[in-house]
Amino acid sequence: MFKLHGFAVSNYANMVKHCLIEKGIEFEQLDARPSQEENYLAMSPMGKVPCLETPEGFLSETSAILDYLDELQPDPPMYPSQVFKRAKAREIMRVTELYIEIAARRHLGAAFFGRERSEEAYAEVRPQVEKGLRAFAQLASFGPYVMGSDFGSADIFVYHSFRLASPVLKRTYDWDIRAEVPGLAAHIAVMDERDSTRLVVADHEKAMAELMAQIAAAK
Ligand SMILES: N[C@@H](CCC(=O)N[C@@H](CS)C(=O)NCC(=O)O)C(=O)O
Repeated sequence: MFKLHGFAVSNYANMVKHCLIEKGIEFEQLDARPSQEENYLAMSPMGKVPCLETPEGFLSETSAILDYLDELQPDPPMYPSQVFKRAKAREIMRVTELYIEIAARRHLGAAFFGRERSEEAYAEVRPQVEKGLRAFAQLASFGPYVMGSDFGSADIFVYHSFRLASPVLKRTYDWDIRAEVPGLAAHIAVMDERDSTRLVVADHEKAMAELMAQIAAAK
């Protein structure tokens, strides 16, 4: 039995969970938070969430986990069968991660968790995300899925990346990045309707509400 170490606030943990559900792979969810404790680093060497406990050992880094799950259980496939198209799916996942999600994440603490805003980040992030969105729009097909007519890991990755980046950037700059990419809002609406998405999002919203209540109570 696979064990997913993480928590439902984490958009990366939610990507892995979404993939496990889509593939119909049984798993157990174990609560884990990012940690630099030795015992957690033994499972997830950067101390990040998520990590997946497999019968052969621990795996971290979401895209590596998504690739592993697809190779382990190819049905239903999560990547295009053609090699070049498969690489294009990974390309858009990387662009989304590096130039949209990670850039926006610099404002996460200030946008949601009451931390002070970094003026340096305020000046730097928006132009970075603008470039990321331009690249993303160039690569996406929305037919209705990110890579065309077939659902896959790219859709999962993009969905949960924008679920973090969009509200963070809306709160920070009053900027709706979903409106910047033609076709993206309709794609997200298609994703919202999937049973797997509903399950993951319901847990995410509950966990987020609990966390926000804890933060408010601690003030
Ligand atoms: N590159 C990692 C990123 C995972 C990540 O950033 N997870 C967050 C929680 S959503 C985390 O563990 N943050 C704590 C940290 O960065 O030290 C992956 O693909 O899994």
